[in-house]
Amino acid sequence: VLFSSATTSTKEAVKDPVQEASLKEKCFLVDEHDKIVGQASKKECHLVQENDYIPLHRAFSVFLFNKKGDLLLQKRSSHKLTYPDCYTNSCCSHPVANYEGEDEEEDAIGIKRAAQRRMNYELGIPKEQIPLEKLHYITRIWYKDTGNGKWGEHEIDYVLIFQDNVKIKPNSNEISAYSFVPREELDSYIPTLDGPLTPWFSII
Ligand code: DMA
Ligand code: MN
Repeated sequence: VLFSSATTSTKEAVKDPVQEASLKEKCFLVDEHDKIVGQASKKECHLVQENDYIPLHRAFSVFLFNKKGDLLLQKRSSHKLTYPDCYTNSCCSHPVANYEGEDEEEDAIGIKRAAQRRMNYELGIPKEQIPLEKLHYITRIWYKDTGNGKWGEHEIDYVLIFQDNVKIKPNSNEISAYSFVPREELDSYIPTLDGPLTPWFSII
């Protein structure tokens, strides 16, 4: 036991300090009806527990299109604890209790606030270019994925659509590559990528 915990902490010590610090954020735990039933740290929400248990929590996935209709894809950086180096949709994250109003449910406004915050942080888009009215809530999906067996996901994931021409300035702690992909090229482009897709992007 001592040996394995020492190994784990050595491994975690080399992990990125910014990603490590974000594990303290408080995600919203939900039941199968998406009703908030509590809060738990981002770490607790993503560590795969005994019998593959992962607490169900609330999340969002933004699909950003430019005016031509090309979809922004990103490659998750190698610093990410969950799904590093995987290709995925434009921006994903969680509403958290650390910021005011991200639990507000009417018109999915809390989710939209969180999306605006993370599109600014990950993609470098000024918040005023992402008015909440331009974030369109489409549907929710419930999925579970045990990831690499240590870090996984179990979420009710709100799908949001945003369309405008915006300048991207990716945060390299989050994103290692990005591209705008025309609809007619998407299906042939995906198999050429040098890494896996995230499970939620595949499902959506
Ligand atoms: C979490 O994304 C949300 C989904 C839909 C998987 P993430 O791992 O990029 O979140 P965070 O930005 O909180 O690390
Ligand atoms: Mn999650």
